[in-house]
Amino acid sequence: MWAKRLGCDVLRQKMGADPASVVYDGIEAARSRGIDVVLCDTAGRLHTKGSLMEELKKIRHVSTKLVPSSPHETLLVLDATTGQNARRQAEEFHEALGLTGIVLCKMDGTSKGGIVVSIMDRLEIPVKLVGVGERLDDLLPFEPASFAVHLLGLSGDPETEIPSPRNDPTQSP
Ligand SMILES: Nc1nc2c(ncn2[C@@H]2O[C@H](COP(=O)(O)OP(=O)(O)OP(=O)(O)O)[C@@H](O)[C@H]2O)c(=O)[nH]1
Ligand SMILES: [Mg+2]
Repeated sequence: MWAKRLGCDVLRQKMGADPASVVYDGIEAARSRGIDVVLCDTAGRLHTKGSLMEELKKIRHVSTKLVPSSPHETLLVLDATTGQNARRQAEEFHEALGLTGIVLCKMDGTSKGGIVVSIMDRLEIPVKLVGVGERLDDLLPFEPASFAVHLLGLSGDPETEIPSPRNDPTQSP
C-alpha cells in the first residue's frame, strides 16, 4: 500500500526465502532498472534470536559484496514506548551490524523517547529521523533542540515542534 502511494517498486519473494538472497535480487533489480536507492526492511526481528541476527550480518555482507561502499545507512527503528529494552536492542544491533542511526517513532504518543539520550551517549549513534504519526510527512528530521523541548514538556519553535499527543479524532490519518 505504501509502496503504491510512494511510487516505489517492491521486490519480494515467497515466504521462507533466504533474506540475503532477496536483498541480492533487490540490489540487482535496482541496478538493471537504473534505481539508485534500495531500502531493505528486515521485518519483525528480535535481538534475542541469534539466528536472525546472523541473517542480518549475511544481508549486510551480500550488500557490501555487490556495492562495496554499502550499506550506506544501517538504521534501527525504535519505538518511543520501549523503555530500557530499547537500549539493549540498540546495543545488540550495533554490535552485530554497526548502526549509523536511529529512527525514533511513535513520538506522537504520550512517551517521550527519553531512552535515546543514553543510547546516543553510550553508543554514539545519532537519531536521524523522528516518527510523529502514520502519514507520509510524519517522518521528520531529528532536531536536537525540538527533542529537548519535547522531553522537558516545554513549548518551543512551532516550525520544528514535535507534536503533543493527539487527542483530536479529526487529526487521525
Ligand atoms: N502514531 C504513530 N504510528 C506509527 C508510527 N510509526 C509507525 N506507526 C504505525 O505503527 C504500526 C506498525 O508499524 P510498522 O512500520 O508496520 O511496524 P514494524 O516495526 O515495521 O513491524 P514489523 O515489521 O512487523 O516488525 C503501523 O500501523 C504504523 O502506521 C508513528 O511514529 N506514530
Ligand atoms: Mg516492518
